[in-house]
Amino acid sequence: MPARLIVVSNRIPSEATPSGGLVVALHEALREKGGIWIGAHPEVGSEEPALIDMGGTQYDKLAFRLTEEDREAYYLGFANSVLWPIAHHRTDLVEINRSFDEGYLRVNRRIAQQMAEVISPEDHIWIHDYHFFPLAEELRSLGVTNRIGFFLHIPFPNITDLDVLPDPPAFARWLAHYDLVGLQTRADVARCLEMFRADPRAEMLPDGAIKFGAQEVSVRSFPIGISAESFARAAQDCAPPPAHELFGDAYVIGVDRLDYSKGLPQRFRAFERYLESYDTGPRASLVQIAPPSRESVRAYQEITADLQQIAGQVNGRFGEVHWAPIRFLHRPVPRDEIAGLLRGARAALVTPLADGMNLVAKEYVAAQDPEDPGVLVLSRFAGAAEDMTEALLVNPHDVDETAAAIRRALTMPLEERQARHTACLKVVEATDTRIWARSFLNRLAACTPALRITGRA
Ligand code: GDG
Repeated sequence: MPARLIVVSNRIPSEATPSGGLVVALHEALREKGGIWIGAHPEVGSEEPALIDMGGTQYDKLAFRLTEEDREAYYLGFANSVLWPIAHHRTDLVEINRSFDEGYLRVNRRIAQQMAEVISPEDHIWIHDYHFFPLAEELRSLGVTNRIGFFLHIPFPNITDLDVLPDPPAFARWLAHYDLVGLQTRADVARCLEMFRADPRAEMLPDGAIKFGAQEVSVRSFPIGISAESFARAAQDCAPPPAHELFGDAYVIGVDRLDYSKGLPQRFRAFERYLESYDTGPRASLVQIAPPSRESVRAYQEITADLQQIAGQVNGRFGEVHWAPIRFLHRPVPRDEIAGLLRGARAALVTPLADGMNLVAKEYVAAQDPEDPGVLVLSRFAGAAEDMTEALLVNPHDVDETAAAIRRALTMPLEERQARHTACLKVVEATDTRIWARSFLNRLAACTPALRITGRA
C-alpha cells in the first residue's frame, strides 16, 4: 500500500476548499497522497475517548476534543504562555505553572494513543508546531516506528532561554524522537544544532544529523512561503480605489495578528517619528490591521490597551478634521480585501521583534504591480529577512531607523523600487508553499528509519 500522509496541526480547516497558503499546501498534499488531517475540535467539550470524524471528502479529518481544563493548560498555558514567549525572546512573560506542563503532556499522550489506533505502518506522519513537541516521543513509546517529521513555524529558541522550561533536558529528547525536524531558517538550524552540541547525550553526525540514544534525527531549514500566484491574482482583483480617494494621500500598511512579538507599539512610535521629523515629506497614513488573538492570555490584553492608547495619542497630536494618521482596525478583515489593500499601499511595515518567517512580507511582495511596486520595510528579526535582503531591513527597536526607512520607501525612485521588488519576488517564488511542502515530504521519505528500539531513549 502506498504511504498515506498523516498531518497533525492544532487547527484543521473547517471548509471543504480551504484558503490561506499553508492550509492550501497541506490540503493539496493530502489530496494527492490520501490520508488524515488531525487537529483540535473547534468546540471545547467533555473528553471523548476517540478522534471525532469531521467528514472530509478526499481525505479524512479527525478532531480531538479538549476539555476546558485541557485548553487552559495545553493551549493557553504551556503552548502560549511558556513555549511561545520562550521562542520569541520574552522569557519575562513566561508563566510557570505545574498544571500547564502536566496538561501539555497529558494532551500529547492522549493524542498519541488516539493516533496509534488509526495509523498504518507505512504512513508518513507530519506534525506541525510547538503544540506538539513531545508527540513523537509519545508515539514511539507506543511502538510506532513510522517516519515522523516535525515542522516548527516559530523561531527556534535561544539555547539560554530553553533553561526557563520547567524540565529543560526534555526538550532535546522530544526533538530527537523525530526523523526530520524542519525549521524556517538557517539561523534556526544553527541554534538547534548548538543545543544538541551542548548536550552530552547527543552525538553530532555529518550533514545536520544527530544521534541521540537509539534515535537519529536530521535538522534542516525549509523556509515557508505563500501561494504567490493565487495571492497576486486576489490582489489584482480586489485592488482598492486609488489611495487619495480613500485617505486623502498615500498609505503604508501593517497586517499582523495582534501579538507582542509583532513590534506594533514600536511601529506606531516609528510612524509618529516619521510624522514629526518629515513634515516636508509625502503625507501618509498608516493602516494597521490587527485582528485579536489569544485574548484570554494576560500579555495579549495588555498589548491591545497599549496600542489603542498610542494610536489615540498620535491621532490626537497629528490628526486633522478630515484626516487621521493611524487607522487601527482591531478586527479580522476578509482575505481578498487584505490582498487588495496590500497592493494599494506604497510601503508595508513588517517589523516584528521576532518571527519564524512572516508571511505578510511575502504577501505584500506578491501583491505589488511590478511596473510600479511599493517598498517592503522589513525587520531583521523576521525569518523572511534571511533571504529577502533587498527589502529595506531595519532594527524594529530603533524608532529613528524605522522612521527613516518609511521616508526612504515613500520617496524611492521607480527604478530602485523595481529592482528591489524583482529581487524580493524571486525569493517569494522560490519558496512557494507547494515547493515547501514537497521538499519537506521528499526529505522525510528519504529518511531511513533507524532500526528502532521502541520505548523511551
Ligand atoms: C506563524 C509564525 C510564520 C492577518 N490578519 C488577517 C489575516 N492575516 C493573515 C496574514 C498572513 C497570516 O494571517 C499571518 O501569518 P504570519 O506569518 O504573519 O504570522 P503568524 O500567524 O504568527 O504565523 C510565522 C507562520 O506561522 C507560517 O509558518 O510565518 O512566523 O509566527 O497570511 O495575511 N487574514 C485574514 N484576515 C485578517 O484580518 N483573512
